[in-house]
Amino acid sequence: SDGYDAYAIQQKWQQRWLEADPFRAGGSEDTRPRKYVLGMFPYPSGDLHMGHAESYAYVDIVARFWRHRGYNVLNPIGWDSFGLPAENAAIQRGADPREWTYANIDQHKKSFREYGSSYDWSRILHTSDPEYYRWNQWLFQRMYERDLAYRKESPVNWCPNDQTVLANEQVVDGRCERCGAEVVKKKLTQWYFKITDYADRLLDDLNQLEGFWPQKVIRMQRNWIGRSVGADIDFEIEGRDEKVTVFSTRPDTLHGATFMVVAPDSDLAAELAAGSSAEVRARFQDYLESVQRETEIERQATDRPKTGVFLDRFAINPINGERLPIWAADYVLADYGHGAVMAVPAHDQRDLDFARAFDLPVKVVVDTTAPITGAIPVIDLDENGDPILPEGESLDSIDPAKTGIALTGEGRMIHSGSLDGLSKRNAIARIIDELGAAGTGRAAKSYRLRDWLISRQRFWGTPIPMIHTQDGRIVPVPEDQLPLRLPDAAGLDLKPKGTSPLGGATEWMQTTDPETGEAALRDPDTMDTFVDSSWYFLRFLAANDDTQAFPTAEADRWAPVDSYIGGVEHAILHLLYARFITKVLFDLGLIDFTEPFTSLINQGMVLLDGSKMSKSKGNLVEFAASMVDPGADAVRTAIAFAGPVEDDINWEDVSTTGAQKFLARAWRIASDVTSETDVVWAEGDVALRRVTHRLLADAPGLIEHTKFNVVVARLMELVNATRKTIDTGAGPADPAVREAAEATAMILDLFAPHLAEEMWEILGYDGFVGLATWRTADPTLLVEDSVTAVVQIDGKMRATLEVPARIDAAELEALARADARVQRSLGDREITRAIVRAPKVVSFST
Ligand code: ANZ
Repeated sequence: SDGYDAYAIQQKWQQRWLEADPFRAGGSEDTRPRKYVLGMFPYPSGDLHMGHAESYAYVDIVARFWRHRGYNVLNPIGWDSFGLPAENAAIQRGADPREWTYANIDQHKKSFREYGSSYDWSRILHTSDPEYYRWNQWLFQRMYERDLAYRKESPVNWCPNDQTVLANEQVVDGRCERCGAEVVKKKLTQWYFKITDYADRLLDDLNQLEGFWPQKVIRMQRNWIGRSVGADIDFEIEGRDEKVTVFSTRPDTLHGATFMVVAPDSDLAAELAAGSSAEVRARFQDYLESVQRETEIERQATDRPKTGVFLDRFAINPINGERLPIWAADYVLADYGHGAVMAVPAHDQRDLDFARAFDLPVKVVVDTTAPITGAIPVIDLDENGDPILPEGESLDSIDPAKTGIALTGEGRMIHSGSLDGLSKRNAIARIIDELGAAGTGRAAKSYRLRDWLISRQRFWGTPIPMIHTQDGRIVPVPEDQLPLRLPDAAGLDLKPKGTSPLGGATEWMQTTDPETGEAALRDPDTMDTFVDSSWYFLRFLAANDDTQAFPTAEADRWAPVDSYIGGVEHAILHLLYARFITKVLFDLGLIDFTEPFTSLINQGMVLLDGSKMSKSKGNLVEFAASMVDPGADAVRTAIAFAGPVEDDINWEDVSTTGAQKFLARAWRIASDVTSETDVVWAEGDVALRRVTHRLLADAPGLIEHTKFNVVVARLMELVNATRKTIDTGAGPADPAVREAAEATAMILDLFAPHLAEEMWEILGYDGFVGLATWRTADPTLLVEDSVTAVVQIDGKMRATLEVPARIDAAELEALARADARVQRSLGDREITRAIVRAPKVVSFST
């Protein structure tokens, strides 16, 4: 409007940026302090959408901000370009995943240019390039050398739709994270990364991230790793040489164990059943088959009736020699702890449900009605310390065998021999000592975290660099043969069929045993693409180096990433794996830090009609079209203004029209300025100068705390104040108007960089505003307006106070009460009433 042609401005500056490449990070000779700003790299399925628009707008705000603050900023971009969606799309279209992927990447690159993102374009990477994935293979082999990559046969998560295994992290509520199909279990031999070796460090190092990562993500990671502290206890088994070890978080309740339960799908259960009668064996077999038909969702549900079979075998309680019947039941999981539990029905709800279903004894060993200092009993106590029970009920009503409610609260040990009278904590310590002395138990920890299953039965990923020899050895592909490239997709059957399509690449599969020279086979599986993304932030430090994954000197200089920005959907998966691989690289001596991302910003989702925008829902707002109208600057500004970064944005509430109008107003101000670049600032309109300088002073803190929407609002305020001075105040020649216009261009660069450059040029400057240094605020202009408040006592004025004009009543009253003159006049009289009219009057009565 009125000559502001957003699209022409956008194209003009994109051309200039393309020619001058101004946002390249400085090299090793650059002495400025550094910031590494990174957006989670995109997956090239289709064009960018409004979710990307949001995330990458935030990335660019942060990157541009630090440049203005005098930092050497690294802000690279790459593509997470291996993976299932490309492969599935290619299968559907009968196309080559490679072609489909790279066509999408080209479209993305174009879109990012149109968006005005200030990337260092010299460092682009695509994880599906052999130049990239050869370093995945290198990493795999380093892990293999350290026994951190290994193969095992185990029940794995299988997506029947995608026909591939999944890592635990890729199973969400029992379903495939990608396609939503219900996941089933299948026994397979697969490659794993031993992330469990790092469980303690992954957990403990989260403490370093407190305050820098969203609390929610830290909590989700803690829960995912799920460390439980307790004891391992060994039980003799009648008729078996080997003992059975159970993990318990409540070893203090060992005297209350009345049976043992093993996971039906464990080797242990099969072995115990095998040693039993034919009848038991048959019943166990039936039960096992029914359990194997259950989905994970069914199995983990807590509200379903308990099922199980008695194995007619017995364990001996190491503390008192009691015989405990052994059952197999599906509520015990094969892959947690040792796949076996000592059941203490009085104090564990699952065990109690089971005991009541099968009529097994319940023995209370913790008196939860006995008060313990500082502990909260499950039963409320009256002032005499007696339990408060519902009308007409006796202490019997807390008998779990009758109520069906396990006593899980604190209390004092009873019926527990040497433990009697102790609190839970002391009893745990004592029993661990006693078991330790007898050699039948020890302190132990258990984790929910499982090793990371990394093999995939799909084509579009990094080939696993291992060779299977004829005599059954598995050896690494010699380093000088890396990268081990994917074969051509042409002629291969990519359709999901449960085994890797690479197995059908007959020629590719043939290789030789590097030791004997005899014929051997390649590994047909490819790596989980989360391997690719676990270290890519380091590859940007030498994206074009074909001699090493990344140079340590560059990692020392740039990493860890200062600001990492992306969606909360990666709260566990990607972020956990990246943290793990970072620690492995640290242990390899290749980097000097142990956490990859110093601070993390999670943006909310972009919604339309309250649901996530997506192609499948047909509610996409087209990215490419919006770059023409309303244009990149308006989209970015509207997004930044839409609300707090971490909140979801409903696209219907995002006003690109409002943003357009605001940007046009800002442009007009630059065009209206009539003073020259060398005006004397200090001579301008003080009221306007205050607005300008307060924003210059406040914006850095606001940006660092990701309050982008507040900064946009304050910019609007500044533009309005400037307009007022031009139209009805000192006029367009006033130096304060130029000063305000320049500050507007500088700060607007974070949100609307094309317009900001245009304004800068109109204002008479040559270089890019994107590289200009932030102007420091004049402290004398930051002092708040103050007023004189009067304090009266019984109608007489006793004191005056200089107070900020915005003071509230409570603050003003407190200041008045504390004033020395007021106190002197009061003497020993008491104030009985105070009437406060902020900011002017306080009136005390005595
Ligand atoms: C005896 C006991 C008594 C237990 C009591 C709890 C309360 P978290 O906190 O999740 O680590 N457990 C051990 N291995 C199991 C498995 N493979 N499948 C299912 N349950 C298993 O839970 C640890 C507790 O879960 C352990 O402590 C064990 O039951 C059970 F009053 O041992 B407890």
